[in-house]
Amino acid sequence: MATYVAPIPQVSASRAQRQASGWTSWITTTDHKRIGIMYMVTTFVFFCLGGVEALMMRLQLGAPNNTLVTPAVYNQLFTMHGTTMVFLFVVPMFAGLANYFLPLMIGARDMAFPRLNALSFWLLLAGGVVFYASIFFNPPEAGWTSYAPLSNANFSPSGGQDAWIYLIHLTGLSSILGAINFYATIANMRARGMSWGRLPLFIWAILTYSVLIIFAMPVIAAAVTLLLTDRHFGTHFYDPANGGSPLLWQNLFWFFGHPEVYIMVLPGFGIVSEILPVFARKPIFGYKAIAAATVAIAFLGFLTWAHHMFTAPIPEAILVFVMLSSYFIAVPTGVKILNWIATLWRGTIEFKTPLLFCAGFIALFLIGGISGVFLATFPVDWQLNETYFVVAHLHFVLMGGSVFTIFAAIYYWFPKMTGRMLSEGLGRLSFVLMFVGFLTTFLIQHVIGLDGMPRRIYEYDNVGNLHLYNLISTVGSFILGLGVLVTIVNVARSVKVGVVAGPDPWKGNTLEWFTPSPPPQNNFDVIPVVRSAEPMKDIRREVQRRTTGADATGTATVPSGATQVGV
Ligand code: HEM
Ligand SMILES: [Cu+2]
Repeated sequence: MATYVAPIPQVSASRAQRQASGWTSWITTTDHKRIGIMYMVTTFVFFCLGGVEALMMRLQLGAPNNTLVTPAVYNQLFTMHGTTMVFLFVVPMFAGLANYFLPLMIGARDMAFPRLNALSFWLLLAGGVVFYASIFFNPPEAGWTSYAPLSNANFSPSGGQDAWIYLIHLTGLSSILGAINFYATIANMRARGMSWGRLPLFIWAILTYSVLIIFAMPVIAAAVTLLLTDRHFGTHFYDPANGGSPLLWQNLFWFFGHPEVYIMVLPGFGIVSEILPVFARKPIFGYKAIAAATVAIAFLGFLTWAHHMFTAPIPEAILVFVMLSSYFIAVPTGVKILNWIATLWRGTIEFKTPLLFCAGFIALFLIGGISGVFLATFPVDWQLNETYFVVAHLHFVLMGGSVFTIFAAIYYWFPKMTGRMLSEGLGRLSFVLMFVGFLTTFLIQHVIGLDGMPRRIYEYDNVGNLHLYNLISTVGSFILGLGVLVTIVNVARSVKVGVVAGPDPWKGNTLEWFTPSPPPQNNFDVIPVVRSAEPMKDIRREVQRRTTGADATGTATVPSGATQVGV
């Protein structure tokens, strides 16, 4: 039993420094860590572009009958913004995090298919470049959902709509190849002793994310291919005048689109399930329930797509089924929220920035989930569909569910990736600005929606309190933007001058903390044998036992000179 502990590798730090440098070594790399970093940097740039588009829209909406942008430009802004956030930020950002941390957390030296992995990144970048090239001719205007007939050749003659289609093809292929790679890596390359029941919950989430991508992405790829042939080769798949059906697009889009929501939030759930136990200094409450709930959410997610189509001509019996199955998803989601709260309950809580972002996430996602139950009730949706209530809901879910967990991950894992800590002070400031800014921007939009303001509209008359409410929302969005900026400053600063982190600054539970920060090219000189779902706790306990001769609680630091300790 005492033989499983491996020495903390000493040589690796110097080997890390010997890694090839220079830009050619980056573009030719197949190292999952470098690919992960390229993913994260690229997607963060897209996040900033999407954010600028959002702020331009909020500026336009800050005053009634404003003329800052034209109606066409407003259409382009929300189309670019929604598309960018979904396809070029959230989904690939999780792929980037998984790229960097999946092999480390399961004790592997790289992904199963390193070259395919590099290809996934370059396809993503190509998709983003093709899409953004459209700003030089005419960006798409049909929204991120590209509904028929808005997206057909009559309404959207510009090449921008085609750029949107190519973006879906390229990023979709990137995601599918990435997902196959994640799946193969998890299935085959786990450290000795890491049974399915000891898989870190982030890895369970990435496994589920991958399966969702493999089932959902090909459907949207097919749907946009039909759109392409409709636009250019005279087919009529979505054209009712010639026997086609706009409903076909809606069904295909949302068969992908609803699972896509889980593709965008489940990895975040996984991140939270990793971070909470570390900062509450307690094991996760209900490991099996969380893993099972992850899989259940993914499965149920394929039954509910028509809740995005409640106003379409669909038989009421089906609407009832969709409504009930949508409610049902609240059960596994509630299980997770209860488990997270139970994990924090009576923990020795350290209020560090990663935990703050996780707590913010729980609060925001809960609100988004509750407004989701409202919208899943189809008579309510008939009233609220296409109003700002939906805009509020989707941002609580996506921004609360994805962005806050991504920021938690940045603060938690930055020390591992760079060897330096982010500033806590700036981290807290960033969190407070983002949280307050978020609530100021989006809480009021529920009211704006109930007052009847439609979404995707570039202007409004000053009736009731619409001006005031919209102004509040606009001010909030700039506070939020400022919060993001503070994190950018924090990252830029800490890369150079941050406090040196050491291998395991948080006393983490999972194997990425076993190796130096940043990890050497081969990740581990020796891969430890895993004995529980919290291998680092076992290793610390073992080190302590050998150093002091006493069995401790597992909270000791693994000295980086563990080799000399004779472990
Ligand atoms: C900086 C924070 C953000 C602000 C201020 C913001 C603002 C907006 C605005 C003003 C709209 C257009 C509403 C309309 O006219 O109907 C919009 C739409 C949208 N946003 Fe955001 N947003 C933010 C972040 C995000 C994030 C992080 C995501 C996704 C992860 C996201 C996803 C979307 C989607 C999918 C739409 C719908 C686009 C469409 O109607 O086609 N947004 N957002
Ligand atoms: Cu949905």
